[in-house]
This record gives sequence, C-alpha cells and structure tokens, in this order.
Amino acid sequence: MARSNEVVASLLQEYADLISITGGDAFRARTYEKAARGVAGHGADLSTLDAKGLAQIPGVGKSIADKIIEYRADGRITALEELRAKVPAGVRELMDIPGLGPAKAMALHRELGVDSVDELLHAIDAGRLSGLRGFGAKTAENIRHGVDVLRRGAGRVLISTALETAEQVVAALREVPGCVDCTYAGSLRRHRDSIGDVDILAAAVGSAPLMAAFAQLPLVGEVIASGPTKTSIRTAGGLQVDLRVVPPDSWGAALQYFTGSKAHNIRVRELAVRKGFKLSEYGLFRAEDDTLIVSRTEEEVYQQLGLPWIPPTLREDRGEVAAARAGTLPELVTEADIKGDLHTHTDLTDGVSTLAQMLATARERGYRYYAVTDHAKNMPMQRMTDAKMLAQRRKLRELGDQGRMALLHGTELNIDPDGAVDWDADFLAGFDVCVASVHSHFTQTPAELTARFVAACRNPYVNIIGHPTTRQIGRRPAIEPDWDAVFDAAADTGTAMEVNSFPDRLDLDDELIWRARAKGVKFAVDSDAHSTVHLANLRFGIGIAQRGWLTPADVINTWPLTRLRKFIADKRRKLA
Ligand code: DGT
Ligand code: CA
Ligand code: CA
Ligand code: ZN
Repeated sequence: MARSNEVVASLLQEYADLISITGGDAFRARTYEKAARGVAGHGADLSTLDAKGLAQIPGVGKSIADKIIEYRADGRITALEELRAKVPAGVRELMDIPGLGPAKAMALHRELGVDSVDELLHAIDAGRLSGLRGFGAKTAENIRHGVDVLRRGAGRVLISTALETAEQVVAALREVPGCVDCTYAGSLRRHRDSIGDVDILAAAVGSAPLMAAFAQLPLVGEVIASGPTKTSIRTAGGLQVDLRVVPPDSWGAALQYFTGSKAHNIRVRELAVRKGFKLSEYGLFRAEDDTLIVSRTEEEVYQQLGLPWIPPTLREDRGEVAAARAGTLPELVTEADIKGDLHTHTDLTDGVSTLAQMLATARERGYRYYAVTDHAKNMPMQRMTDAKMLAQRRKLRELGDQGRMALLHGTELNIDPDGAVDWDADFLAGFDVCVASVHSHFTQTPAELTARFVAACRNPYVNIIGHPTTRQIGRRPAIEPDWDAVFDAAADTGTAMEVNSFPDRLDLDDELIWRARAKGVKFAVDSDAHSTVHLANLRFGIGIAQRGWLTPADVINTWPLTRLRKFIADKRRKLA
C-alpha cells in the first residue's frame, strides 16, 4: 500500500510514544495512536488527499490533518521535532528494544543514567537493575532477549516494504529498450519473513541501458557500486537493491542461482556435478567441454538435472531436492485455493473500515464465506459488550448471504493467563466460529504458557488460535511455550493454528508450521484485517504457508463451507 501512509502512520505513532514518555496526557497519546492506525489502514494514498479528504480518515481531526499537511509541505512536523528534542537520542534507542517500551526506557535513563543499548547491557551484567522498581530478574532476561531480537533484525526489512520497492524497480526496468525480461529473485522471491536486500535480475544483450536507467530511478538514495554485470543502490529508506543483467541465454540458470537459497543451490550443484554438469550464476555447462547449455527458463535447468521445477518457497534445503527426485513435492496451497477469511475486524472495535466496506472488498476477492471476528469484551480498550456483539450478529443475519458469499459471525477471544476466554459456553455457542489469541501476559513461564494454550485448545468453541507466537517482527519477540505440547493438543482437539498474514507478524512462522503439520495440525491462513486494504495481505500468509509445505488439505479455509462447518461442529460435539 501507499508508502506515504506508512511513513505518516509511523510518525504519528512516534508522536504518541513521545507524549507518553514525556509524561503527557494519556488520552492525547491514545488519540494519536488511533490516528496512526487510521492512516495506515486508509484505502486512499495520503498524497492524493486534500484537507477535506484527510479529515475523513478515521481518527484524524483537524489538528492531526494540519500536521499531515505540514509534513507534506515541509517534510517535518514541528510539534514532533519539539518533543523529540526533549528526549535524549539514547533513550529513543532504548524505546526500540522489543518489550521495553517508553515508560521503562525513561525510568532507566532517569534512575541509572543509561542512554544507550550497550550501557543497558552493562547495567544488567553489573546487576544494577535489581534495585529498580518494576525491574525484576525476569525483566532483565526479557530485555536481553529483546536486544537480541533487535540486533538480529537490524538491517532487514518487512517483506511488504521490499516487495513494494521491487515491484517499482521491475516495472520501470521492463520499459527500458532492450530489456528482454526482468523480475525479482533472492529471499523476496522465496517469501522469507524478512528481507536483507532486494535482488533484481534482468535479461538483455547489452547491460548498459539497464544499469543507467536503474541508477537514475527516483527511489535511488545513493549508488553503492556500479559495473557492467551488477549495480547496487540504496533507497532513501535505506534498503539495498542489487541489479544483475545477464544474456537471455543464461536467464534460466541465473534466475535459479540468484533465487537461492545458498543452501538449496549447493544441494542442486552437487546433483549437477554428479550428472556431469557445472552450474553457476553464468549458466549450466557440460563439464567435459564447457559448452553452455541454453536454459532460457528455470524449468529447463531443473529438467536437465532430472528434476521437476521446485517452487521458490521450498528452496531452503529442507528436503525439497530429495522430494523432487522422488516425485513427492507437495501440491502447495495458493491464494486461489482460499475460499474465505476467518479473522477480520470492523470499526466496531479497532478496525478502521465499516462492516459494509469490509464485505464489499471481500466480495471483490471472490470469497465463498467471510467471518467477522471483532475483539471480545475482556479487552477494556475495545469497549465491547454483549449487547454490541449481539446487535452485530443480528445485522449479519439480516444481511444474509452476499451473493455467493456466506457471512459467518465470529469473534477474536482473549486467552487469559489461565487459558479461559471472555464468555461462557452459552454465549460462545451463538458464534459460527471463534478465533482465540494471547494479547497480554507475554512474560509467563514456558510451563504457564503451555498450560494456557492447551486449556484454550480444549475449549469446545475455540476453533483457531490467532497469531500464536504474538511476535512482531523486529519489535516483539515470540513467546515460547512447549510448542510440541501445544500442537499435540491442537491436533487432538481439532483446533486450527493461524498463519496470520500481517507482514509484521507472519505468525506462525515457517518452522513452527512445519513442526505443527508433522503432528497433523490444521491451519487457517487469515488476514486479521483491520481495514479493507489489509485483506490483500493474504498473499504474505500464503508465502509463509508454502514455506511450511502446506497443501490445501491442511488449510481449513480452502475447504468448502460444509466441510468447514463440520470441522467446527465436530469439535463442539466431541468436547462440549
Ligand atoms: P537476504 O538478502 O539476506 O534476505 O537473502 P538472499 O537469499 O536474498 O541472499 P543474497 O541477497 O545474499 O543472495 C541472493 C542469492 O544469490 C542467494 O539466495 C543465493 C545466491 N548466492 C549468493 N551468494 C552465494 C554463494 O556464495 N553461493 C551460492 N551457491 N549462491 C549464492
Ligand atoms: Ca537478497
Ligand atoms: Ca543481494
Ligand atoms: Zn489479535
């Protein structure tokens, strides 16, 4: 989605954080947080809106609209700059540590004079946190873990950010005269959950026009290196993009090579050597006389090696080459297999689009069913009540089926520290489908977390565990129950695990999907949309599902509605 929306949303969120950290009005901070969500989820690109259009964004009043207009005109927001100046840069660095947050960062600065991440680690080592109110032994451990997450993610970006840049570059380069083909490769093509740099590959007889066009694209911040075979740039946002140009006759081999992963390539090259070939970024060669075997497509490369084409999402050396040789590659789930979304929100809670808007967009996507699952009542922030929930249900029943799309009434329950959820059995029985998620108490011990999830799975009315690890990529670490025990309970009770498609969640991740699938667990690939624009995030969830080797049979929302309803009814019958 539009980049300017995301930039402005993150500035508004920062403003909200700075209000809290400087002891400002909590209500005012909430207002800016709400506006940040509204802007991020707004369908129209901010840069196309006038003052009136801006005021129509949910959560954006006049004063916030003015700040957005100022940012568009001057590239800065004076009020934000003023607040930034009140907080030492080191403290803002501390705020970025997953799990620390503004209040604790400020306390560390005030009480211990800590103003960098390294100083904080020293303070922990020296035991200086132990005397501090609100900083127990467990907090120190969590902080250490948070720093790990932060540093591991350093320099990597979300797949949505990388994809947007890659699509712009590819579209521009395809227009350059002489460009025979152009696409993105690397971790982006393999749908990893974070991207180090973007690798673009182009085929042309001569590389000069493409290299020149690339270096002059508007998104280029600086050119890092430029030569006849490779040019690297960094975008204004700091993301590196490499362009390689190869002769058309090498396209297949080059695309195979630059898609990776490195581990997959090494495995494939071993096979090539055994078959009397040499395989490199320059092409596929006969070893005895070094003749190039023309391979215009990847299919031809794999075929020469006696293999079917292997989908990029599988190329991680997790047994895919052996499976390809044996003819047992999985028939991966695709976006076209998805018949409905089972986790979505509206503006009844923290969504920014109305029910009617969400349904209209869902219909455009061709869904056969669609579940509305607004937040349940135990999250005070959401102000949900029994009456509101029942009124929403009546409304859905009145609307009836939307052409070919059946409407399901659901909710996203909160799994409390003991594993109980918001409503009793009688009330829960009125829903068509329930997602249940952890939204608090992330720092329980692994044993407590395990018991919590197992209890939720045993609830007859819980059908899907939402964003199970609760991670936010680069910001909040995954929680760590005994996943094997949780997956056993899920498989045993007929509870699906979610593959949440939000680009900063992608939760479960591919490795946990793999482990769960081995135990016979079923999955729901959902958008968790809080806005109409989020419904299209499903593509990212599908990428991660494929990386976990999922087939349509594993994914409950590829099933026809009758089978899905039976899955839900069977669990109720068995456990209620
Ligand atoms: P990233 O950028 O960290 O998200 O991950 P990748 O996989 O995009 O890695 P990158 O950009 O360093 O390289 C792109 C592809 O080029 C990589 O997936 C496989 C190939 N490649 C790079 N270096 C090597 C190497 O030393 N050996 C082999 N066999 N392939 C390599
Ligand atoms: Ca890369
Ligand atoms: Ca690269
Ligand atoms: Zn949630």
